[in-house]
Amino acid sequence: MAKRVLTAIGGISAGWGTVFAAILGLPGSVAAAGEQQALALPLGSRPNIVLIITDDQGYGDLSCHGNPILKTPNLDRLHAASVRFTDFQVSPTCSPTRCALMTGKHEFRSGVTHTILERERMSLRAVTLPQVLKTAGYSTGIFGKWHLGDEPEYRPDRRGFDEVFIHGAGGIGQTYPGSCGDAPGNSYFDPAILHNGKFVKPRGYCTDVFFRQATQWIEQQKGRKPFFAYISTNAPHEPLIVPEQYEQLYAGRVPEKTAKYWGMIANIDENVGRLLDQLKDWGIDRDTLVIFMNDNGGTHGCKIFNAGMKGQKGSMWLGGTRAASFWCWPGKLKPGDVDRLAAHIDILPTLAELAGAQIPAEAGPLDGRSLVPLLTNPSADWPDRYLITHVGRWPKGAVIDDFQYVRAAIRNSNYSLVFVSPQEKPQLFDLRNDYGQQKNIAEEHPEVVACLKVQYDRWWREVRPCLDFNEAAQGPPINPFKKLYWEQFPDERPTSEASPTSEGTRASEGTRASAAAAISEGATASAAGR
Ligand SMILES: [Ca+2]
Repeated sequence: MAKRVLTAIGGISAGWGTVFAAILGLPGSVAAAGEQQALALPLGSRPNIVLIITDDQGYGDLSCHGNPILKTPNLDRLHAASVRFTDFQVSPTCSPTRCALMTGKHEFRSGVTHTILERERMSLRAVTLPQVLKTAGYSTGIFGKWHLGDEPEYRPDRRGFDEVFIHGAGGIGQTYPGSCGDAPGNSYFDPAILHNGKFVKPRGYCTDVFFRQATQWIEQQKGRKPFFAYISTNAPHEPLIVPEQYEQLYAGRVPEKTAKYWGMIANIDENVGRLLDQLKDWGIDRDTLVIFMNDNGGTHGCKIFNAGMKGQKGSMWLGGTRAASFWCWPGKLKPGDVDRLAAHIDILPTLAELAGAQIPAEAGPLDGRSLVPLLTNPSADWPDRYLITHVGRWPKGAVIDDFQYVRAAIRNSNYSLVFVSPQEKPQLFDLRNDYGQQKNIAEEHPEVVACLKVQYDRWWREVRPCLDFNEAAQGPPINPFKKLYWEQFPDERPTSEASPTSEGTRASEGTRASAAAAISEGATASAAGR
């Protein structure tokens, strides 16, 4: 019951500052403390869990969501067999969503306000989803993208994952000044992957590699312990690199970038289908909960189809934050739509409840709440709530409070209040009749504007102290993934990068970082005001 009290708090929790100051426990102590406190299982058994999250695929990049050109037959099959949350919200970019998913809280509470600049690092005080599941006896594995800190203490092997098979930074081959960077010169084909502390060089295309490794790991776990496989693809994030045959599915029918991007999704779809078939072949499909979601709004498909929404990745409009959310557990969950307001922050409390895991006190109050009532009954009692979106990404060294009303939004089931900039009045939208956020009704409903703004301001005061965690952090002179790679493969170290403090290297990295940042977030430049 204690857990339900914590998770019933909703999008805004009270007194976080006090609780945070009181946190003394270390994540490493969580498992030991929790092992004695396993709870009853609401659905009668403890599922294996496979959580698939794609990178920069939008809500509209699925044929089951109405895309008129893209075909995703395997994801459609999963959709048809799942409970689907149709108003499911994530954060506008990569690290923020992953942090919220891992902690059950708005990402700002863990200091994550960007995707680079050390501001992608999830506070070391955070209690993570795999740590919670481990208290209920789960094996935990991550396959793909982490993007919550590349330094050793921030990496997933110290954050609750037993099996770690990841690239660095926000994508394969990315590099930024400071800590955030992948193995040097890394590629989507035959990538260098950090596997439990050592680089390996598996053959094949990145998405195939991640699914293949996850499948092998699942095979080792099945029948021994319940497992949590977190499959986090770097695709279809830029750069748009995909085996030719997938691009050919769409080449000539849509712009070249969209053909590559949808080709990357077609490849993901094929991998999802293979994994679903494998679970069935092994006879564990009815013991396994498969969840599929995307991490933020779309990019290269939005101009063709965006499910009627405004905005895309990097935006506080709903097109930046609405995501797919499929929950498939054959024999346990009855397929169908759930239209109640749900979010990534709900995943931790939901999986904890399904696994019978006690959420440790060190986690503090969560923003999320368990979706179990809705998974079993789409019309279950579900009190309304407030959810906050803030794009973050203010420039390094900025006065943070100047950004309180920059690219942010607060919503409940009926209304969304959007802050574009401090110079503009906030805009109000009636989401029941205008999910596309076309008609600003702020003038007609000042009382609703005032109410939502009070809640938003309260949230800002609450999270404001947490925003300093990473703000002034100085990253190491050389990316930890590069350092580790060159330690393992000294012959591959270029002479120009021989000195970690080489100014030439740093300048060059800075330039590449700016260019890469422009590319990786460029699709959102107009929405993001950059
Ligand atoms: Ca992303």
